Amino acid sequence: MSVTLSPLHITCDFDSGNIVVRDASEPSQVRLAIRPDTRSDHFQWFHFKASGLTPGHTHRFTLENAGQSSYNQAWDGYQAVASYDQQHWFRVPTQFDGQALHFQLEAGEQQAWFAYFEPYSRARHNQLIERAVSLPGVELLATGRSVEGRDIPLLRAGDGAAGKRKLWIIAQQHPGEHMAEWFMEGVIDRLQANDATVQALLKVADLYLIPNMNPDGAFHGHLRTNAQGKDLNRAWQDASVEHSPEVFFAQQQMKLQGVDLFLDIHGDEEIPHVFTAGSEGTPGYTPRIEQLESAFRERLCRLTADFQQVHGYPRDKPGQANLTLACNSVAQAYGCLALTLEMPFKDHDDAPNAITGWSGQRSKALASAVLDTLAPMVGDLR
Ligand code: GEM
Ligand code: ZN
Repeated sequence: MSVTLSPLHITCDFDSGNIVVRDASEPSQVRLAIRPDTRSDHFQWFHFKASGLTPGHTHRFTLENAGQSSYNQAWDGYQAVASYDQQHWFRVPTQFDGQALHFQLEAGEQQAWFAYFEPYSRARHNQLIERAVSLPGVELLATGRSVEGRDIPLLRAGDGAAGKRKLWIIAQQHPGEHMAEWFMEGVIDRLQANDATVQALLKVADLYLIPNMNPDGAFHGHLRTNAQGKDLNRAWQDASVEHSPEVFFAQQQMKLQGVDLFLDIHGDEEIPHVFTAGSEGTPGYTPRIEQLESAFRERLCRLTADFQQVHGYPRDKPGQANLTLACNSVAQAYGCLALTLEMPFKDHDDAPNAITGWSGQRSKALASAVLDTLAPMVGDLR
């Protein structure tokens, strides 16, 4: 029996949408491509909606330029995510043939969303900020402005009293790394829970939080850059109001407030594990910082199966750090513990989840474990 399938309609005309339709005339086999970041060659993030799906039928989607993407080694072992309601996201069967990425969905509904990772929307960001500032002890300390004029809220949890440790967490400098803002939602949820650990932490420390460093890039469905085509995690030596106002703002506020700990939250395309990278290549790296770094890692490892210390980036040689990176730049400027925290786009293979892979929920749970890790260390951070 042959069925005539209705034509598919593919759209990405929404927050963090990114896709180019090459040929959608054959509903069983849709040919697509990923659009590069504005003023940049980077691309990897994709996010689109397909409507006109035939329930029970398997629709196949091909990203024909995946082989030329920024991290084209990252597609092996990768599975795309899909959702029928933009709430529940699940992995779909995916193959990379060296050139193109193919994934398929046996449709359960007439429309579905597909993405590189569970998206964190700007609408959810706005609700998150609103909820955060309604919590006792949390305030909107300052608001930066992106290249295109989007708000960049800086929240402070705690009263800013003299002598307190200043713990900074910033996220999503790389706009395609949506797990980073999921992580920040986990921080805020935990502040809202206001349990004994949070209370003890906030007695001696204030948290300075920038949940989204790159709202323009996120909105436009970029992988790595802001609206000027600038990779913000390469802008920490020469930040300017014109090209990287997002970093300029963060640096200005750090100078005003001081920094005793810096966490920069990211996602890694290739490595299927959660891990941290430190500032060991900076001239100011000391045995004290090294000790704090191991203490952080070991504690976090003990607290959750969603962290490990075996896999990660090769360590920088002494003096070889790239100081344009946030982690290195802040470590050097403030002599503090500074870490880049990386979560996978794929899964944390030490504790895999076949249905979701790494997810927004797991990013949030990790954030909670990070706060539990920091609480007993805070006294040592200055
Ligand atoms: C990174 S972060 C790189 C940190 N590396 C070291 N060695 N300290 C980047 O900015 O490229 C990865 C990412 O984007 O998540
Ligand atoms: Zn990143």
